[in-house]
Amino acid sequence: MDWLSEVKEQDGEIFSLMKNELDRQRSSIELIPSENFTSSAVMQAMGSVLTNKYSEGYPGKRYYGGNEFIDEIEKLAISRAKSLFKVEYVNVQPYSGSPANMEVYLSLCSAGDVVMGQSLTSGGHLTHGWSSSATGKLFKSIQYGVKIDGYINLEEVRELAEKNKPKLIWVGSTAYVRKLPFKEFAEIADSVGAYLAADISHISGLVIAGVHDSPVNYVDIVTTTTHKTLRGPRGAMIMITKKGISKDPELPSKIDKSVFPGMQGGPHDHITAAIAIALKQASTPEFVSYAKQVVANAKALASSLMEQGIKLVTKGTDNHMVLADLSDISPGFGVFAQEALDKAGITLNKNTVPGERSSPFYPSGIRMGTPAVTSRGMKESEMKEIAIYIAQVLSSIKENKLPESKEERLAHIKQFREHLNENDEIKKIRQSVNELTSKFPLYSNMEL
Ligand code: DSN
Repeated sequence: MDWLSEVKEQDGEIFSLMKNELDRQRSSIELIPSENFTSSAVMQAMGSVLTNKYSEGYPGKRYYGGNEFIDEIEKLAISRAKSLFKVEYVNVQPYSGSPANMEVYLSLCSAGDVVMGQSLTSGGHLTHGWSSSATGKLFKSIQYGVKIDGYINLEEVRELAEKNKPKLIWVGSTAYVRKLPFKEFAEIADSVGAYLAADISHISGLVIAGVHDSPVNYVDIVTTTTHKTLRGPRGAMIMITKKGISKDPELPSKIDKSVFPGMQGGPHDHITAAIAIALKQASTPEFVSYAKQVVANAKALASSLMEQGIKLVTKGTDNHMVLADLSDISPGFGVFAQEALDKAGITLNKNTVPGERSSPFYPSGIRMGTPAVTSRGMKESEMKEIAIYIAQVLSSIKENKLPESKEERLAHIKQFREHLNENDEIKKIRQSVNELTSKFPLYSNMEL
């Protein structure tokens, strides 16, 4: 059967938008570090009859009948996660990373408790207590940051923890390019009696493959999404370590209760099956090679960008991600960079940088990652080529400056977008991007 044949027959509008999205993914260089190309097996599970079932509760303790096969699927996902991550307990039901993190708070904290996390503008996540997230509104959130050199400011973490005595500390980031110092965080958390949770959403695939240290010996709780370096479906897991269980033997039941019925209703059984499949794939030597290549590619991208004169936060990377600081071109330049690179077929996102001279809405940096391009089979030589394209695009728009006033900014960006359509350099690079991506077929099994 042709891929999407039923969608095509029944809903031409959605079909053509989905086809356009497939074409976009095929013909662009995907550098958003939280994205990946999952396998067709994972997608088959997601588009299956499992989406029809209700199964509130847990294996052997469901509210509805007919769950004998769903129970086995969920048990398989749990046992695979336990053995891959070497943890004592796993809940595979969180709908995604943000609910998973909220479920951790609800298990450990009451409204108004003090919590600590890395600030969004220093590379942390919204759900680690940022002011606009429910986690920053419900709890008294203390935020730590990075030093001007881009590394986590452990001195600040220690001082803030001693002064504020948080109940829960988060270690984990969405825009941090160096190894996360789990051991140092554990010393701080232990010294103030805080729970320590690692959010390894970005790096869980690297952790499994042994190319990033595991937090499991140091923290009480680990959360991860399943669709980033792990390359599974959009979903998440909450795990408890031996340390967490010995601190509080009730933690597993607290987490279970806060996932369901605390935060969620019926689990997404089609996603649970897809998570189980992704975990099986992640247990293979091929996946280990993939994760090693992700890091090798990120290092190659980093050094090639620096050769092109692009300044990088921390001057390199230890993981799958690279953060370029474009403040020297002009503060807020990340906005122009993202738009222009998108036009050239290179997808990434604007990002704040340490000591940001502009604002989170108009940041000065760009964040790039290699999980998706590595899934396509690209290696170091392609990273070099991509770095050259990025530098050429940036050079072709370097005269643009963000106006001071907000009204002028919107008008300027609109005008900038229009000018991009006439930028011959970008047109030329878009051609080269098309040629490069055509050498790395994506989802060639999907006929339309
Ligand atoms: N949106 C994810 C990222 O891009 O890092 C985090 O939730």
